[in-house]
Amino acid sequence: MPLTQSVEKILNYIGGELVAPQEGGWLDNFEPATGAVYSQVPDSSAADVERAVAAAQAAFPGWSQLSFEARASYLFRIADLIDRDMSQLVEAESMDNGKPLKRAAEVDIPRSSKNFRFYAGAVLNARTEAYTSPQVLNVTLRQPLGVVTCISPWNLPLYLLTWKVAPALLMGNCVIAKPSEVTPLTAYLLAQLCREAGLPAGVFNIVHGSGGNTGNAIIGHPGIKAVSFTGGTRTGRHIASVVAPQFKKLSLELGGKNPNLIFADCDYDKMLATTLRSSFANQGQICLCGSRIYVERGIYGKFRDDFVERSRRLKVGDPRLAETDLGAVVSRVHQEKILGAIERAKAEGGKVLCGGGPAEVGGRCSGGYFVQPTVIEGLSEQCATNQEEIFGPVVTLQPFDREEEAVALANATQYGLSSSLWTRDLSRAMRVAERIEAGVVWVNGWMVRDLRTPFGGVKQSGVGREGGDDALSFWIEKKNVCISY
Ligand code: TXE
Repeated sequence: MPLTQSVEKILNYIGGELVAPQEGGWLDNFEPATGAVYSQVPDSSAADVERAVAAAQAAFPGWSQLSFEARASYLFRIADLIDRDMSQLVEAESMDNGKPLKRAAEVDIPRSSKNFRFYAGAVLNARTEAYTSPQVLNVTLRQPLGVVTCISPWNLPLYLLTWKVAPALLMGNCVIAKPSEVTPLTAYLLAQLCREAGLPAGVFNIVHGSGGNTGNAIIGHPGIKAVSFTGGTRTGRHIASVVAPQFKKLSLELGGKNPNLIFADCDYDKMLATTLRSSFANQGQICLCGSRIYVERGIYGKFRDDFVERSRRLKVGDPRLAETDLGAVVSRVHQEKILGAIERAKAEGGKVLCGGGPAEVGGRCSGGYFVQPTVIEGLSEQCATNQEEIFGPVVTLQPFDREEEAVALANATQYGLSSSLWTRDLSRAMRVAERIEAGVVWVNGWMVRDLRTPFGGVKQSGVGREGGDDALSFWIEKKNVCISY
């Protein structure tokens, strides 16, 4: 039976059980491709959060005293179960988020099991530091924090949830996760896989609900020792204002307005194909998408014509269809935000070269939330369109003449998450990469990911780093023990 018919009420996962919200708050859960309500999700209250924290606190002693090998064995098992149920999870993610099935199959769900395997493998080789001097031994203990929370967004639901939860669990913590209320389904399916894997009750809890209700109850709870958040900058600022005075550890992966710098000496065909992906993948709903495209003037006209022609050929359609390149954006509210940003760009003097409005997709998707891939030129770098995150299939083009100018344009926003840079001149690549204000710089590529690398942003794109040792170190406290003998 298609998933749309089989899930009516999504449940919380607390103390190893799948449970309804205690005070009966429910939110409608929409299918973006059709605009129809297909299930309901808990809008959990402080009482639900309290119950989850108590379950996690009860589980913490046993879980934190297990060996890395024992904890890793649970996560390897969960990864195997994700792979076993791949097609169901792919269908669920596509239905819940609106992304094409093929993208969920190629990226989201495989990366979710990889997240568990990568970190499980990493901790098996985890090291600590020790220093010796005459009659003195210094050794660093890496101790778990206790009960922690992982708060994740709707753009890559299972991918970003597991990216946070895996290292937190492996380092011995017990987790209260709050997925986005807009895309709760794969988290609900993951809860069922954790039960099947025999994960001890209370080690991992999922409390669904809105940010203002459930989210605030979580971040304000004194029993929560650390917060890892991915989402919008505005929400991140609020969370920081609540969490910092409680002296909890905090990791913030926020928004981006990423530049894509294209020099005339680049590998043109590879750049063009990759720039289409970095502009419109996941309907432009990836914090790493390159939404500001700056092109050296000598190839600007050719690039603009080729890029617009290729953008026009992208198929916006039913996420279930193999030929679909762009599915639905995640919600009606978000669709209206994106369309409003396009109208604002026109008012700011932008020239729409292709797209520029909603996409009409007939049949079962006639009520869905679709936006045409949109390319705009003729704007200044200080206008709102080039300063504010749109988080949809909308990019702007602008020529530049000199390297200095390209770097200044790249750095001309309050964000600093990632950047792409296209040139065959590696001296220039390193000069520019050193000066771009970002946490990640891709040279001659995009979304080339090695999970061992530090991942995160600067300025209003966040605080802290995820990935590799950075993630493992975030989820522990280091204690130096100095032994004189
Ligand atoms: O994010 P929110 P949304 C950007 C993008 C998007 C904007 C808002 O520009 O338009 O953020 O998107 C939870 N206490 N990105 O609405 O509000 C919320 O329930 C605790 C970039 O999704 O930040 C959800 O689980 N939690 C981003 C999560 O925070 C709270 C990806 C994200 O919600 C909360 C997605 C609160 N007070 C959007 N308020 C990226 N960097 O990839 C909300 N939440």
